[in-house]
Amino acid sequence: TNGIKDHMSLLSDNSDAAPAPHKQPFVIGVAGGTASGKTTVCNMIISQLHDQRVLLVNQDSFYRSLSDEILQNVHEYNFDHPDAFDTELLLSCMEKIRCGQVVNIPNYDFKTHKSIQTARQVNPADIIILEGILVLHDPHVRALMNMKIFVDTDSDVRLARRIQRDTVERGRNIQNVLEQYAKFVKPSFEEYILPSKKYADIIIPRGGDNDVAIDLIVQHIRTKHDQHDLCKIYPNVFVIFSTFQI
Ligand code: UZR
Ligand code: MG
Repeated sequence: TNGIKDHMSLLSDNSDAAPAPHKQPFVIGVAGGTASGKTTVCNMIISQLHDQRVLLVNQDSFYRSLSDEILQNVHEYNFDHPDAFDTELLLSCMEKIRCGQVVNIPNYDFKTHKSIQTARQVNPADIIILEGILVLHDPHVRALMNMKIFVDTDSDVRLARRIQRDTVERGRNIQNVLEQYAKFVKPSFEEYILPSKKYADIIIPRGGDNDVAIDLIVQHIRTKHDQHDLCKIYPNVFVIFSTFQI
């Protein structure tokens, strides 16, 4: 009997695909320039995956809080630079989420440019979408992703949308929006965001207007996620089968 027990434990312990205590989520990164339609693309993916637990994490939540000194000259601050984000914190949150832990995600206030005390507590999910202008920039962040998407929308369309959004929704004046665009948004797009396109598995032209691309992406997520599950169920079935033989 000992021999059989050893054999059994070997079967269950030795398998790479042994069932983990939690199900590893499928992680999708969605990058692209400002106002490219990233949020729209994410919302379309989420609404088509209504039967799954999907968690949307925004890179914006990880903007560093600005000190009062920097706030005095906030127009000199580059919010489109990779250093504007606390990537260490983003990484540690994402690692925990991947392990199925309950995590506190910071809340960033665009008006005060500070992290708000009340963080958002998120529960484990089957699919995690990480969205933001620079989510494909950092190699460690990229390494967490099972699928990388770049939303590719013409710059004039993006600028028009950005003006609309910042003046109507964020109460800014058009002069400031254009100055900031020329000084920081456009140069950083060219230096950091656009070069990260080469890491994408999928490039979506025209953002949220591209229904076909969204359909294909959702189909792929379903296929991959189901395969993921089968791999984990299989070793169980195998162990049960050998128990029967005993
Ligand atoms: P999306 N941003 C602000 O306007 N204020 C902040 O406090 C923090 C960020 C802007 C940022 C960037 N740039 O272009 C944009 N500026 O948010 C990214 N200036 O957000 O991907 O939704 O466009
Ligand atoms: Mg957005």
